[in-house]
Amino acid sequence: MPRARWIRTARLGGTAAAASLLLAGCSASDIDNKFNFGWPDPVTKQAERMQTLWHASTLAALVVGVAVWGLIFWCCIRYRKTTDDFPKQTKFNHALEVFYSIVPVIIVLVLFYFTATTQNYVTKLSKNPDTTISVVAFQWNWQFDYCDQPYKGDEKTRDEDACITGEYVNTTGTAEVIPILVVPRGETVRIIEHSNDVIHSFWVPDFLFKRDVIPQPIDNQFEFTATTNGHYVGRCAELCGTYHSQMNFEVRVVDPEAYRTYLTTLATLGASDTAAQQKALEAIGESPFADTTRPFNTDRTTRSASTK
Ligand SMILES: [Cu+2]
Repeated sequence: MPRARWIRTARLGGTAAAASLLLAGCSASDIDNKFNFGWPDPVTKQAERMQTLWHASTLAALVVGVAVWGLIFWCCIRYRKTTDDFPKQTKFNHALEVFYSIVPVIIVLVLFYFTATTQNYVTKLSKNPDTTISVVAFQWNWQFDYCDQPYKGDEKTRDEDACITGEYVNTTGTAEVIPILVVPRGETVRIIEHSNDVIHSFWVPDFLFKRDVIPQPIDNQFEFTATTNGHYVGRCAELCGTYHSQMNFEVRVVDPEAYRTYLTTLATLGASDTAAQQKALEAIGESPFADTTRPFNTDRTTRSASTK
């Protein structure tokens, strides 16, 4: 190929690559962002395992992709038409056929193994979690019941005496106040889900995890161990009706001591309203209102033409 044509082709390729990045909404900082390939930084032990699987799978896919693209382009260039002679016809390369049959099977088996072991780790329930929180989803908000005692999966058999505060404490979100789920860092937290109406889904993007909240008699359960203090948005991820998109909450990962102070303060206040939630948060030096999401105006008659 003449030099001028090479330069033209290289320029075209560069422009196409830049355009792809721009059109995909990628910035230099995105690419630089620890090569997460679109995922947020994980903040639980379980999420870290899932991220490792994601990285390894994506890298494996890229290696295979580059090899396939390389072979395609190499063939296009190496075997392009240069004469009018009919090209040499080949068939039956048994070694190659065995190779490209066995290698994909090995790749699938390896991916399957690591996917299964990671899934087992993420969904594993321990015998004695450090704390248990019941998450109640309803149209269109959340309630969090705190107890340090795992219960047997039945609301009626829950041993309230075993709760750290001596009684059940809970917080419930309202249309005006975002509910906040407070959890201790470094401890195993068991979440037991309940729904009072339709199917919802508990989703915290920074946990890289979501789990459907299904009406009785199914109480889905899962566990996580948070690794990083912080505020993380939570959402309902299952279309559940008119205000589904506004069914948000916030997770606060705090020190274990602060978590226990939070529960004790809630119990002392003897109330489960949003004012008690705010006072208990202030008691542990946390801001009283959510800052990762905000309440929405549910009064549709007040909407202006511009917001419809
Ligand atoms: Cu929903």
